Amino acid sequence: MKAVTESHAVSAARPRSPEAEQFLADVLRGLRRPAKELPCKYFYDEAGSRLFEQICELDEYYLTRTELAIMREHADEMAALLGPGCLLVEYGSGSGVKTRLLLDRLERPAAYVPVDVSRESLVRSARQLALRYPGLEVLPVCADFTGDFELPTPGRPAARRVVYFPGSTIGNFSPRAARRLLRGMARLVGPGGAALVGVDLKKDPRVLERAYDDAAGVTAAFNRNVLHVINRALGADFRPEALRHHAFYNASEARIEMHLVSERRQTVRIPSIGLRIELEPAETIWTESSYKFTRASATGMLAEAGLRLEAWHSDRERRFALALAAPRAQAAAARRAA
Ligand code: SAH
Ligand code: AVI
Repeated sequence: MKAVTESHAVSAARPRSPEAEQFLADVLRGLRRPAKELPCKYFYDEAGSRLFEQICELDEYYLTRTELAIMREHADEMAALLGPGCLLVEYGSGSGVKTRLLLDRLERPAAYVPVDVSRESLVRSARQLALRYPGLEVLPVCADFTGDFELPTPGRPAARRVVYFPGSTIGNFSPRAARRLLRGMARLVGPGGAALVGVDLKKDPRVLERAYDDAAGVTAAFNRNVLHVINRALGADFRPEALRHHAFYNASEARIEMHLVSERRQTVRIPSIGLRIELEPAETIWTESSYKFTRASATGMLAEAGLRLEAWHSDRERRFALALAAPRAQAAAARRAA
């Protein structure tokens, strides 16, 4: 089966931005693979970010309310461990709802730097936070946190850098990519810095599968949204309703997988680049992984990235956890000093 064909070279349209080039390259790479896939960061255009916010309100999606409850219970302790004057850098900040629980308790933070690829939700939440905390310098960065990005310099010098990475967004990365991302985070915070990372924990697969396949179909709409994003950005003619949302727990890999399954044989065209994509009946496009952890697996992942676990906060039912970690050399020095 020839899944992807190109009839001619790229047309002489107006030049694309570097982001649009990257998007095109990622989409082509994913759809050319024998097992088709798409990077999950492309879920989050404005509509996708709003759908994610709706997911967070669903009964089935226990992750957000559990993490919020852990924050409500332990944010005082976390803020005390992070200390005064820190520069808080949030990866994948989204709506910034959880951030407020931390900002309410942090002592005189030097500045808050939300980093997100979703420009609309970044601007919206940065504005809301700036209004809520008039004394706080808010310096939003619209960037892919897996790549290099310039960290803005706050007006006030920071006592230490802290990366806040809630939501179990780390679970959306393969173990290798997660290690690379955490290593980058360890470098960014440097000696004296810290990372506060949310991780969703392994549990009954039925609970996990319900969380990613809700009765109202919001997660299905979120999943299909990536096809709307591709249609709009590349002029493709995906018919999102002709692909079915499928989410299941892959126990051997400890991850939820989300796929879009072709309901029938269909051809998708991207005329601007002369591309045809053939989809067989029941052929899937893998759109997202969401890895689930144990305390041991999360600690191991952090250790492999040079981060040592300093504190672990979970809920009573052990559904979700927040890991506070510090670059290892620093953790060793703190132990020697103690
Ligand atoms: N932290 C929030 C939102 C989680 S949703 C919460 O816990 O509820 C994941 C967020 O990460 C989205 O806002 C999405 O736009 C952003 N995101 C995903 N991949 C990204 C990447 N590679 N670089 C920057 N932001 C990314
Ligand atoms: C952002 N991320 C941690 C969510 C998750 O649970 O993996 C994205 C999501 N996908 C489906 N529902 C929510």
